[in-house]
Amino acid sequence: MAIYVNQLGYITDTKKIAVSTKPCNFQVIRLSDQHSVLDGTTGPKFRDTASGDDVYDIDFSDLTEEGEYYILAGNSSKSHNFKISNDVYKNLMVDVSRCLYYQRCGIALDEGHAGIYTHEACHTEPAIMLDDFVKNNPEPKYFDMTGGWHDAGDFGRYSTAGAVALGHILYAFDLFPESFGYSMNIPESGNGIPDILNECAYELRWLLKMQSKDGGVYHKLTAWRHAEFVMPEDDHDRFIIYPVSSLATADFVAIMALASRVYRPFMPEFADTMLNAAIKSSLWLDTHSYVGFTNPEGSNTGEYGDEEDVDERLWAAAEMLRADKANSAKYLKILTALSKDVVSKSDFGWIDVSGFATISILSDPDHSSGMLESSYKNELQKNATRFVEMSKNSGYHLAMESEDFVWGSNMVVANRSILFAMAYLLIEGPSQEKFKNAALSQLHYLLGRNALDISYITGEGENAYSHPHNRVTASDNIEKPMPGWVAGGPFRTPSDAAAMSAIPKGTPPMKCYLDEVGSYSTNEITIYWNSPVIFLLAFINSKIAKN
Ligand code: 9MR
Ligand code: ZN
Repeated sequence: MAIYVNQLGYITDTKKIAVSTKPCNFQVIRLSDQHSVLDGTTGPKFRDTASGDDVYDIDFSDLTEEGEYYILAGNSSKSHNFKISNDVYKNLMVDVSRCLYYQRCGIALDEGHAGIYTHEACHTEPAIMLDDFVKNNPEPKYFDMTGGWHDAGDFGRYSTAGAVALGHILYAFDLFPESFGYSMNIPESGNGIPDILNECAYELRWLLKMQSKDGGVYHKLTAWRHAEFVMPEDDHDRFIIYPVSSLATADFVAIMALASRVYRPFMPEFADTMLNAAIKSSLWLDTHSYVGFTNPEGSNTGEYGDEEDVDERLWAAAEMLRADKANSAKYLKILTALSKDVVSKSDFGWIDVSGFATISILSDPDHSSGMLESSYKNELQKNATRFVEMSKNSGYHLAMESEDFVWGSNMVVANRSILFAMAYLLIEGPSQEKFKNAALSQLHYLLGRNALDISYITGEGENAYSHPHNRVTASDNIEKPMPGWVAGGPFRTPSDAAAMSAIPKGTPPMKCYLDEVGSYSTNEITIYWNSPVIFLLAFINSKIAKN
């Protein structure tokens, strides 16, 4: 039998549940003196569809004394050690944030900041336009496109992915600034600006370079093919500027408008630059309809294709309404029209960003969207309630169905927790407690309370995964990956050779995961899988962990 816990632990004054694969009597043992501090019996049998497991709750919520513990069941089975403390996720927040620093492109990572994970400056050569590349123009124009964060285990930099990662983080900062007092030990630390904003400024400055002269925003900056598994400074493939898309342009408008508001008290000139950039690209949107993106034949770097831009435009309009007050009537008109379109208004991924519009509208102190607000609030309540119901059908208290185990399923988990956090903040009444518990439950899953007993965050918990698909980790000759990386996670139809050969057909979705470097479809890392976890932790550390 096995007992699955959040391997980091639980906040003192919250619901604490471990999951057992067998019915049993259990004891919670205090590590310091090996005394049993609480005992009990598992709850009723529960059939969990996504994992195919029969599972039983171990509820030890009554234990509220800070300390280190493990659970002992039936006299022999032990869980991993875990903590009960209000600070239990404080260091996790620093680690998860610092991973963004390790993704910085174009500068050297020095020992003072990167510790053992140093490397030389990478990708400092100028880039060329796609057209010049494919036509093999002997005298191409060169552009300085250096900077930004490597997207993931590859070295590409993609506008929509970057905007979404920034979205999770900047909304978190806007809503829970008190959670960001920590130092990240990055080159800018100590300059009087919260480190998370210092770090995000590195990405924002690069994103500004992706704006073309007429305001359209280039979809991505990558080589023609993914690099070999080498350190970034050893990759000298030419970087190519791919064409403009309306997807990238609308996301750019939204994130620049949001950032201009968030950075204004700290970096007013930078805020002006971003607002002007947002206005320019917003005018481009007015005169262009949908422009998608597909990879040219032969190029295999990330695509981030998306067949509609309604949600991106919705997010842009919501943020411009708050940022460019002089033209609010125009944005309100766009926002009202787009709000009628069928978009979820509850997702925060790179395909569907419409949930960001919901956050923007519902957290606006000026209530600029007027009458629209109540419909967005109803929608939030409806969706958050639906996901709470979904989690009741899961033995792991997870707001996921079998179909939700897509490539990067851990982002789906984290994004649903954002919805729960927003519902907790905005929907008063008896359901508040449910939203709070549901948000926490998603974190418990990510940190080990799952059918594989794995913590999906490197270095966090006794059985954390440790072989991420990441070119740096695979080629730096350092045994352990840097702590704080969130894995993509189980994918019901894995599509890489490593996972396809290791995972038998018919394996339940929650178990379709492989902790190997080769498994890019289950075990890669990305900036936008860490960023929603930053949001979740900011929420928990601000609203749930009492200090
Ligand atoms: O996260 C993306 C996932 O949702 C898609 O299913 C997958 C295939 O298109 O691509 C993922 O994004 C990858 C990107 O294209 C390139 N950098 C690494 C990303 C994570 O795997
Ligand atoms: Zn680089």
